[in-house]
Amino acid sequence: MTNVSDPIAKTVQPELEQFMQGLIKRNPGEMEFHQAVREVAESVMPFVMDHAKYRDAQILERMTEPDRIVIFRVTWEDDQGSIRANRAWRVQFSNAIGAYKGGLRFHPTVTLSVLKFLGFEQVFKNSLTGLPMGGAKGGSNFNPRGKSEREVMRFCQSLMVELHRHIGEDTDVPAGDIGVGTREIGFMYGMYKRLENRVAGVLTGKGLTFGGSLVRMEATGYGCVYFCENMLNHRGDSLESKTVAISGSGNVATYAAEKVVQLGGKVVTLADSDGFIHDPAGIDEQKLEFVKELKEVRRGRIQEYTERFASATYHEGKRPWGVACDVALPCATQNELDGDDARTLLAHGVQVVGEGANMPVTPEGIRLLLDGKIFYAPGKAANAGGVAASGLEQSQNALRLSWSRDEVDERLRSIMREIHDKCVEHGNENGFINYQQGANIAGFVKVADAMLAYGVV
Ligand code: NDP
Ligand code: 2IT
Repeated sequence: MTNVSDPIAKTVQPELEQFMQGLIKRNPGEMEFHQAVREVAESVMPFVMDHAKYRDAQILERMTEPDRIVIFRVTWEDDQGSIRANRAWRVQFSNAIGAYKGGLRFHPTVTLSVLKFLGFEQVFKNSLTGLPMGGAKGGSNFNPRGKSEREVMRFCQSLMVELHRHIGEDTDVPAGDIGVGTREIGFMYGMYKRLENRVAGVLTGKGLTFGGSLVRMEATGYGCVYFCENMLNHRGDSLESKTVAISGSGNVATYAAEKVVQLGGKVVTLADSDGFIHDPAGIDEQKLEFVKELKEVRRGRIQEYTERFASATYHEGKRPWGVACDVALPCATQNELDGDDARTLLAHGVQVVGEGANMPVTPEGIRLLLDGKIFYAPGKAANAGGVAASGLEQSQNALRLSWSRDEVDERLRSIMREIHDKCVEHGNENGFINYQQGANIAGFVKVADAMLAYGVV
């Protein structure tokens, strides 16, 4: 296998730069999208150059152009009676291997560039799951922070008044992401049913009483930890007794922490966008229950943890990567772990970095981790458990039945193991497993072959 620092890869460098220049010209100012495409193109370009069928079909150019993008206004009324207008998008990136599938994000930092990067990565991630799912992403620049439940409900309802025209169980199936959890999916699904007068699996992450799947809520965090455990098992090690630093305190972070604790590891940090808490005594299951209640029910700040547990300290405005750990799990947002953070982690002897979030490690950070020859698991492999469980929710909805917790969890485990094994197969560089390379190639081949089969469309 090759990467850009290999001699073979040097011969494709001009092709890569020419491709990137074209992409940047066609998508000006979309920095996150450029970053996500470059990350894949660096892995895949040598492979494309080696295979005339992909090169001649302009497969990379076609894969980086979304099928379509819907942009719309969401008007709603706040609790003071003021009229608010937000912008929302649905980026339907590729349905080459299945109906569009991917989350909705509500956050003030949401832009078209962010959603295009997420939609692009989703195509490869969904391919890796082995399930028949295409890739999409959507969301809005709506800021849920400080909004009342009624305001969130009115926003979700108004968004669905437009979105319902563009989704369907065989067309496009949205789910949650940052700022969108079971509560928001409930509000959106309620409005969908009212508008369409039909009950169908058009959204995943639904509540358990109306079509949701057991383990969907836990699946991204659990899956990420299963993936890290698989990597460690591959060299005869495990998470038992490992010290783990986690960023974020939302859906992915809390369930990653829960699974680490179940597997015998010690979680020492959690965070939110204001700062992080460090608890050297370890965040055990009882402390995690407090965090879940704090974040999911009361929607408070992580700083409150230190008022309850005296063993912890709060670090305002800082990220947790300065804390010595064996395993780091960035589970908050994109570009939250940069080159300096990677150097600090490596200096402290980090062995595993598993991306629970999408694109949390910057390009420089990735290069340093790979040069350091540690286990680096890219998000499109490590956090694929969430969308995989969404795919299982779709299957249960189509069958009109519900599988048990053990059944879904067992399927999730086996999907994560299969993704791990595909990365090993495609990312073996003389004994060192480059999981980034493995994930990109394995995800690419399935989508590319489907596109070739369809001819010029
Ligand atoms: P949540 O909204 O549940 O939690 C997000 C967490 O990250 C919160 O603690 C939030 O802090 C923090 N955060 C958000 N934005 C920033 C920021 N700009 N800087 C610092 N911290 C931030 O989202 P999820 O847990 O669902 O998503 C987390 C990540 O995982 C995202 O990258 C998402 O794309 C990815 N992901 C999610 C999946 C899912 O199934 N939900 C599946 C696969 C990946 P605060 O409360 O202060 O906003
Ligand atoms: O980034 C992701 O994979 C998600 N937010 C989950 C998408 C899904 O459809 O479950």
